[in-house]
Amino acid sequence: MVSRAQAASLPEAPIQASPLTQPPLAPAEGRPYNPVVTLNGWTLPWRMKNGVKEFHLVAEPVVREIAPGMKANLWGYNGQSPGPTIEVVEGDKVRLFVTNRLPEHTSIHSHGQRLPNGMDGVAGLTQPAIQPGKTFVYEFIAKRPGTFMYHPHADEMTQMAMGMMGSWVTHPKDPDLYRVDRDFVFLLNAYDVEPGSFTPKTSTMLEFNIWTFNSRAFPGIDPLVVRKGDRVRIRIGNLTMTNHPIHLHGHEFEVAGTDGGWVPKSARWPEVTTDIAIGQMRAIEFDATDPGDWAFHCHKAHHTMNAMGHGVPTMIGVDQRGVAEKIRKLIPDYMVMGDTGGSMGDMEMPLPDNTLPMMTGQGPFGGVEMGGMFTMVKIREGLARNDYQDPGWYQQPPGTAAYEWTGEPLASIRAPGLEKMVSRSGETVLKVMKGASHGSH
Ligand SMILES: [Cu+2]
Repeated sequence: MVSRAQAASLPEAPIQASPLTQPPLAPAEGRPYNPVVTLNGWTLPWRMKNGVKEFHLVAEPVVREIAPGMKANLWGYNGQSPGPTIEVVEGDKVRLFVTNRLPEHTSIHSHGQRLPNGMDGVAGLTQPAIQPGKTFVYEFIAKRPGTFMYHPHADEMTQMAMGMMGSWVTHPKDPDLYRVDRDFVFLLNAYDVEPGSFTPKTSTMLEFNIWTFNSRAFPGIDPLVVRKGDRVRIRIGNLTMTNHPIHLHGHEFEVAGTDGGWVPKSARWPEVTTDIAIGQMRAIEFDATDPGDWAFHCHKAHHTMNAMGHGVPTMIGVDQRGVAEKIRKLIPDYMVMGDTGGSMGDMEMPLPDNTLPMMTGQGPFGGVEMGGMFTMVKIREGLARNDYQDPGWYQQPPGTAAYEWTGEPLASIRAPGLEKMVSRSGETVLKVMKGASHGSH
């Protein structure tokens, strides 16, 4: 089979220049299905050749915009990292051409799929590695519907740390099985890019500083735009080195799919946060009942920060004014890190070029104080079926928003010594805080 494929001409290997979410790619031929929307990504077009769906991935160095203001030198496929999503239908015969334009060998492992052992893509174990300049062909039948990933199984630590991965969706034969109105997919990934530099450190095991959905950090991540009343699915795969509890606001969802496939309706369980372990995939589903801009993010606070947010000392309760003035004589750019818990999002800090501030998202009411693995599910009434354009900020109906209370404060809130706390002498603050813990309840 392989030799026949090699004798044929190579299919096109389209390139994507934009890091923005591309519209779903409706199947022009083959069996019908409801295409997915890849968050800040795209779907790879294919050609049909004698009843076989042919795709062409090109492994190559790419420049990926992580968010406006920061680009990274990554490795990916067909112009982007992650690579394009591959969509097929259960039972499809698939032929995947993989051309290696990297400076080292690679392979493609189809994570989670049932396939012949020799198509599993583990360099050294199931095939020789694909050397630079060479093209390999993978052929198998997409047996099991579900959510999958692809990534190299060759020099994995380096190649995954450089962004080599992509999503794979096998749609069910019956397009009405578990039908939804909007079906999103993305990967969790992470990079260690020293502030001011462009290329990830590839030996990092724990200290990643750029936490991303599909190689984008907030505010560079597009919102997931949804029409009120829609049944929504979000498929998420984790190819980082840690787990991510992914949390949706305002709606409970059910875990509808795992690595092993679809969860039967009767066995699905409700959650508002689902932990996605390393190497796992989850599909969550919910009814978009309530309009709004609903936060959707990893619940590890350090994963909603960008570079420069890590290793910052805790300065709460420490009066640094005198110290800062002295240091500033030596280091003109020295800044004070919030001694009242302060908003790091608003801090003006001179950043090296090509570096994202720790938390930069701006909402309609001020700084969102998050970066990294954060975006919003934007639910609106009356959107067109295929409209994924950012609708702007949600207009909250009058009388439905939190508001400031302007009556008389309780005496116990004023005392004891709130004034002393803002007197800002280190010693005084310590004394007052001890006192306050006795007297304020
Ligand atoms: Cu996380």
